[in-house]
Amino acid sequence: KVKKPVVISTWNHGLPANEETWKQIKTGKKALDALEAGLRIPEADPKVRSVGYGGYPDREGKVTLDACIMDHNSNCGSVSFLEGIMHPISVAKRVLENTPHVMLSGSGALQFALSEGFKEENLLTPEAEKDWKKWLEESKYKPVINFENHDTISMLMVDEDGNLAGGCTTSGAAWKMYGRVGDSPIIGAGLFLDNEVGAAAATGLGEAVIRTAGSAMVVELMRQGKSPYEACKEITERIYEKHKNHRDMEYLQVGFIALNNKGEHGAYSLRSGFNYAICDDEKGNRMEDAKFKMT
Ligand code: SD4
Repeated sequence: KVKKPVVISTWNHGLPANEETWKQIKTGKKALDALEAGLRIPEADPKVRSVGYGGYPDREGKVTLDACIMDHNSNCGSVSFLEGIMHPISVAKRVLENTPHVMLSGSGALQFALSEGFKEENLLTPEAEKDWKKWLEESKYKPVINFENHDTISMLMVDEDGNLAGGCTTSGAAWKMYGRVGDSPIIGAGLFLDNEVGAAAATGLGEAVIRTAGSAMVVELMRQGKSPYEACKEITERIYEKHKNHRDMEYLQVGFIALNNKGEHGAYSLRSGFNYAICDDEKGNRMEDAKFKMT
């Protein structure tokens, strides 16, 4: 029998995020508050180039952010194409809590964030700006596989009672077109959960995850009796089949993490190099390498 709670997050930056979430759970915070607190850590870290502050901009030099959050009652909140706010996960949570909607985008999301008291600030760090200017010299869009081992952060958790929560936050694909939205703010693509079954989240090339309704499908396979690992593997293989002759294949990487309401978890990625952070009472907070289809 697996001991709950369990928190899992994508990539190396999942470790400090898990640590914060764990601390909050242990001091009695509600699941969604704990999850938000954990995801705010990489968002505020300028060294993490794929999330929040310090994230790489689009090809016009603008840092645009995507995030979403979902609770055990299937309430969700999401922001996409948001500029100038360091903590999109917190804005997504306010969408869940304080609006009749699921998703706010662009200038509307910014207007809402400001009305909720968030501060507008410049998220483009000098380091990210320097790399963008360098990219401009050739201006070739070719996403880097396992980008510096951190990409999107997606976090899933199950509390002691077996209730699930999940969230994602990212600055999206570096050098994307202005206005591009990835999978991470889309419920069913970058994140999905059904409290009767489990939760799943994605990382990697968002376009491929959207085309295949990735996270929703992983949850559906768990409903049919697959383990989290088996479900992640089957959907990753489906994505491969759909993309093996696609122009995206050359730089395609996708990875999934999944957690069921019993606390069992798993992960799988198309290419090697994906890992995830797991935190539970039994073994503490640690990294595990995901199995993969190809190198
Ligand atoms: C996205 N899954 O926006 C996210 C993260 C990323 O290359 O940067 N992918 O597609």
